[in-house]
Amino acid sequence: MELQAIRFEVENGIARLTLARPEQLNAFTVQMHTEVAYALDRVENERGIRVLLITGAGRAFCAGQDLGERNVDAGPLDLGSNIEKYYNPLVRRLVALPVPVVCAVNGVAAGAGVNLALACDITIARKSAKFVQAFSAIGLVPDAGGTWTLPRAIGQTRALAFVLSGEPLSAERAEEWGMIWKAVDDESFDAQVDALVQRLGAGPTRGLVNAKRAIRAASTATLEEQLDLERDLQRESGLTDDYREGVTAFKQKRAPRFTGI
Ligand code: LHQ
Repeated sequence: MELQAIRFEVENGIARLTLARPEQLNAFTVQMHTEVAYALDRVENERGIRVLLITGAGRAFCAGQDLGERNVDAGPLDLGSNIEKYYNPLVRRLVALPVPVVCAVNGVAAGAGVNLALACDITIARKSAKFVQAFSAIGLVPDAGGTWTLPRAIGQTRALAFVLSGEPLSAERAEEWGMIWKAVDDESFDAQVDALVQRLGAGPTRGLVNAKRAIRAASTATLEEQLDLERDLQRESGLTDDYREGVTAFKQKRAPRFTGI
């Protein structure tokens, strides 16, 4: 597929997906959704891919839905069908992806762009980046899973005020509130993101993915269900080559060489 709205590169087990419509602050069009879906197909199907990095080109991460695509003068629009077709599958696929997903928020994230970042496993932002739940400014509700992730991450009080006020949230405050993992200095951002994806890309992929599955399951599970799930996932993880390699390397006092198998 010839890519126009994103860039997608795979190297040494690391897949890098860059939203690439910088003039529109990487806002989502149908074309971008189609290309992202193609990239996710590859991540799901290429066995050598062991981590996915999502970031944005230029000064922004993602401004959410491209409002230029919405002709509000042409009669009523069914936004629900757009969400059903594009945003909901995107979020479902990201959380279920069989590799860890890192989101590098390189600049402003707005609307669905914020909630896309929150659907990733590890979200790291430049200190100069900010988050805007822009929906309230145009009469909409947060989508792309935002109403589910936000209260869980930052609590109902902050989620309500963040969404209803539309006030921008700094990356540092987002870290303080537990909405993202880390806000890092702009100068060291690229190096820190790179170190993280290199580490995850060389990690015990199946164990990491099982850990992600367990943690993601916890918010809707009972302790009993979670204990059962941990047992099952540990059983599966214990059968991987990487578990054997991890224990062997520990005993031999050397760095492990994981293969993701
Ligand atoms: C854009 C956009 C944009 C097009 C900036 N589209 N061009 C899902 C499904 C169905 C329907 C509806 O919604 C959804 C989910 C959603 O995501 S709804 C929310 C959509 N997003 C927004 O409402 C955010 C709109 N943008 C902004 O509030 C600001 O641009 C932010 C806060 C992101 C950045 O502000 P600034 O840094 O001051 O930049 P700017 O406003 O000057 O924008 C720069 C350019 O980017 C500008 O174009 P221009 O040709 O004038 O340079 C904007 O028009 C364009 N742009 N967001 N979403």
